Amino acid sequence: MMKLYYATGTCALASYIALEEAGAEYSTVKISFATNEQRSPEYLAINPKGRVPTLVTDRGILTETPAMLAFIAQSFPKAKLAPIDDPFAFAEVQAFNSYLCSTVHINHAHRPRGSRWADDPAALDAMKKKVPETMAASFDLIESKMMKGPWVMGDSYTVCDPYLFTLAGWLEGDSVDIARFPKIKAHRHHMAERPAVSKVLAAQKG
Ligand SMILES: N[C@@H](CCC(=O)N[C@@H](CS)C(=O)NCC(=O)O)C(=O)O
Repeated sequence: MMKLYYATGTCALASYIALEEAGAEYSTVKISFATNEQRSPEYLAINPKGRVPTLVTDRGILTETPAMLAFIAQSFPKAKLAPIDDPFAFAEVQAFNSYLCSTVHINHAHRPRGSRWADDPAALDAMKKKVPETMAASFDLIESKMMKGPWVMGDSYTVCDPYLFTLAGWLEGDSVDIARFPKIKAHRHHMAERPAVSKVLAAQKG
């Protein structure tokens, strides 16, 4: 049985939804950012990066969303959450998820977590101001070039979809109007209709 450490409103939502879609047996532990629990000695002993998500498996501990999503998809092949038997198609899934992880997430982090990169208040302010522009540019690229539609990879739902759903959920807070991206906006509606998604969103609130 796997155990997911998550915090509400974070990228951990993607793995949470993927576990649910996979039909996995798992438990969850909510980490409180309000009390900085991700920096507590107890949590750092589990994930020394001090971030969520963390997935405890019977093989060991995994971090990094793209790795966790690939692991979930490969561990539950019947759920068909990725084209695991097709090296090129699987690499396309990894390329999409890597872009979300290494570019889009980092764009966003410059608003709430600018102190990772600078201490100077003017630099922090400049980083925050740039976020609407960098997030919009990334989502323009996803909308026009990367997302096949209706799901990210076309007709098949994959682990890319909960990840896109999660990061698209940050657009409003980053002052980007999702109406600019009709495919991504429709994707959010399709996602919200999935039982796994509503179940996880309700569980996160509880
Ligand atoms: N590359 C990691 C990023 C993990 C990450 O930065 N998570 C954020 C939440 S979205 C976090 O835990 N932040 C806590 C902090 O910075 O203290 C992944 O994709 O899983």
